[in-house]
Amino acid sequence: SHKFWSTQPVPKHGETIEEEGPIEENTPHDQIRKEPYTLPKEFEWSTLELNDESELNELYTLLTNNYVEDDDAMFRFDYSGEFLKWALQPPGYKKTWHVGVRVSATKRLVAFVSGIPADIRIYNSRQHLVEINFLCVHKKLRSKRLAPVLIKEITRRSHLEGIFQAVYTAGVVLPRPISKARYFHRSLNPKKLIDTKFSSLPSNTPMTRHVKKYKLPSETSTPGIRPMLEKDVPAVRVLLNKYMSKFNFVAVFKTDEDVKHWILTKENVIWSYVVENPDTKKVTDFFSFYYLPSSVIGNPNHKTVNAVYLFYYAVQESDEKARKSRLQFLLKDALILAKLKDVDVFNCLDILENKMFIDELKFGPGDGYLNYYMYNWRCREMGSEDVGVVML
Ligand code: YNC
Ligand code: MG
Repeated sequence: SHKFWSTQPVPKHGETIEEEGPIEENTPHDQIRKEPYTLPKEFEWSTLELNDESELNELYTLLTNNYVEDDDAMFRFDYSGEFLKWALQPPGYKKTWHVGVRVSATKRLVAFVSGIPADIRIYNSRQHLVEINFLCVHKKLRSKRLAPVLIKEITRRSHLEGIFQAVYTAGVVLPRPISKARYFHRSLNPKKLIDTKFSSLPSNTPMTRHVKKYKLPSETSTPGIRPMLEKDVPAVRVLLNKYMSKFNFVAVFKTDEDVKHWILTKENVIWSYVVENPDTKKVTDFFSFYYLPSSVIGNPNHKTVNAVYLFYYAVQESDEKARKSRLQFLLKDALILAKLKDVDVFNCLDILENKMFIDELKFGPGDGYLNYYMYNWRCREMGSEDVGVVML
């Protein structure tokens, strides 16, 4: 099977990996195809200008109606326009990597794929590459082999910029995952989550007991915790890169500009907090979470589930046992802060050191998994606890 993926530079299922490195050599610049790939005749390529409010809104509408759903088609991600600008316009972004497909006759946007520049470390190899996300084909145009054309086109546009490796995540299993992570969910508004069938009431449990189980204090408890400010950027960058050295597959934050873009609070997109030691005034920890609601499909009472997802964090504590208890305190405060913003559910994957607090803070496993991939890079698989890349 895999008519498309079997032609691509990715390891095959079952292949044993001896040596780490690229699968195919870089194409010399003069041998890279100059023309865009051919689309079926009723469609045309259209690079999106996300600074244009109306084009941003076209992308928002395409994704809001056609992007990722859960297996039972009850919820669909509802990334806001502001979120999409944040996700797609980091420092050094390339407009040519915001690839749209329109119906030629009507100019209606019907498909999209994006790339952004990123720096990662996989095992001991540091790479500047492209992160692929938001691949979407309109529901009416599914199973027509448009996705492979989009993937080949974003690959061509990456090659033109001298980039020959990519990182991406997907719920589906393709050749061939580096790692597989599981989603965990912590109820903040248990009643609404049950009303929307996001979760179900455990058998023999009255609603009152269920609600009580997830009740949280109304104030945070970590001394010195406060919203992250611009002045914290250099300290957070050092703290984060240092913490990331524990893992085998991580994002590298090269400049303060990267941290400023990716970590500083943008209301209703991402929130970040630091802990400043009250005596030394040094920042010892930070955490962040991003806001990604899901539309509830066909529910008369509820339109959206307000969800946040744990993003990057770091703790200075080097002793493992002390770090575990520190993380439990910090993430409990994260839950409280999210609850104060009227968030219904706090989500995370079992990557980073998240297993240190998942059970204790009453996160429960979900149905969803997330597979991590690299394009044109062969390497050993790893457990989710070795992964430190959080994708949006
Ligand atoms: C997927 N998610 O296996 P084979 S994640 C990659 N990622 O190929 P058709 C996918 N490939 O098996 P449809 C994929 N889903 O025959 C399917 N495929 O070799 C493969 N969903 O194409 C599939 N967004 O056009 C098969 O399928 C081939 O019409 C079939 O379109 C697929 O953003 C899709 O889940 C996903 O909008 C666009 O179902 C559509 O079904 C859809 O007939 C809802 O395609 C939204 C959704 C995906 C979210 C994501 C990461 C994408 C990574 C793409 C790969 C990047 C490679 C690196 C490129 C740069 C390289 C450099 C340098
Ligand atoms: Mg298709």
